Amino acid sequence: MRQGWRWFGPEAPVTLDDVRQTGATNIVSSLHQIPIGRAWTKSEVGERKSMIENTPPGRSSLTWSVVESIPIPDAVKRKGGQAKAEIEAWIASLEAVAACGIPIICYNFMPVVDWTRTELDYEISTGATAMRFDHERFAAFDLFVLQRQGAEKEYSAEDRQRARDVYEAMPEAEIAEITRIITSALPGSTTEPLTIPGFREKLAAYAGIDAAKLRQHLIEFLQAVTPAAEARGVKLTLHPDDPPRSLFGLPRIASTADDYAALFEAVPSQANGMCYCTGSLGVRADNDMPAIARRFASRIYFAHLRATKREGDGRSFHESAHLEGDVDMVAVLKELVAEDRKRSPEGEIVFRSDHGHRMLDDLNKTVTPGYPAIGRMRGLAELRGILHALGAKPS
Ligand code: DNO
Ligand code: MN
Repeated sequence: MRQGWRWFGPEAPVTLDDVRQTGATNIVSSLHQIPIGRAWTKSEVGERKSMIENTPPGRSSLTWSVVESIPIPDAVKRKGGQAKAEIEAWIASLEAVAACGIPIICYNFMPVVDWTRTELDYEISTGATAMRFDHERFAAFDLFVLQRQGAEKEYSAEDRQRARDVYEAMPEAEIAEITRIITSALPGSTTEPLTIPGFREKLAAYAGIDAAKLRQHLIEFLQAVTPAAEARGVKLTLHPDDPPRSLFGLPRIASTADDYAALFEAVPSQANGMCYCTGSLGVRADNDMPAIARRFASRIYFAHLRATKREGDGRSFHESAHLEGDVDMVAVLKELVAEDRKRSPEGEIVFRSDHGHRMLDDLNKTVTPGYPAIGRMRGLAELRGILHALGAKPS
């Protein structure tokens, strides 16, 4: 297993020299500065790769092994008029990545909103802060801030009442804050920031697109891009929906094992792989994470490891410490290690500690939400401990 670290580029508060100190060896990054849909060039990718891989004398080296993500434009998900041209641009980006020798690309297929939370700094009992998704606050935003058309029908009378109570008790500043969090596109998101009217417009553009249609669009996308990936030895890994269920009445189709099975069946190419994210899929009690790792082992090229703790009836959750959530991380790592051993003695699967608590000195600093250095390093260190105990020396 190769130890990865998500690095947000030269402007990020956590630098490459910081990453070296964590013990991570593989960089997960993207050209975040390029607008969604514009094809990447080989020289742009190559320049970033040199920045990552040119090692100062006497320091340990880093390898850029995963691109997370090449964003997929909305037109592809909706199969709008520009879809064909957008897919061609996506393939051009893939080719630029492949030409620079980067073997893994992560992407997702969530419409309109990427990963979604209602709180960024939810204080947990240790005094650190975690990201949280609160179902009632989310419903309050959906019903009373966004005032989404048709939303009432999707909530029970009891849920609507709870959401109203929550909304009415929220001070203005909190309403502004939750609006900012939901519309701003969290770090690494592959969707655009939204305004409330723009949000409504984007939702309206999805009228008539149900899960079956969205799945069909993803299959068509994969049929178009996997030959290019296969020819260049690149693996594509689909990141799951976060949280793994429909939001804002939009379809989501990478939320369960059956969702992934349908995609692998439709597009059997080995380039069609999975980004196995325990924090996203693990929110659902009916996703058995070790079983999913076993079932799709041969298609897991990249793993995001973190845990969540479900609250109340399970619709709300917060991000727990990496080994303290609802996911059995030891069982998960046993599965991944077994697969990794089959593939290569040096280890091939790249994993990163996905997200981390904001803790210690990071509480006094500006941090990238979800991606502070210390909390992520705590997660990585704990995961590394499991790997050592399993006799799988991480590289
Ligand atoms: C969520 C995180 C996200 C993720 C993006 C992918 O689980 O890993 O930052 O990387 O949603 O698009
Ligand atoms: Mn993830």
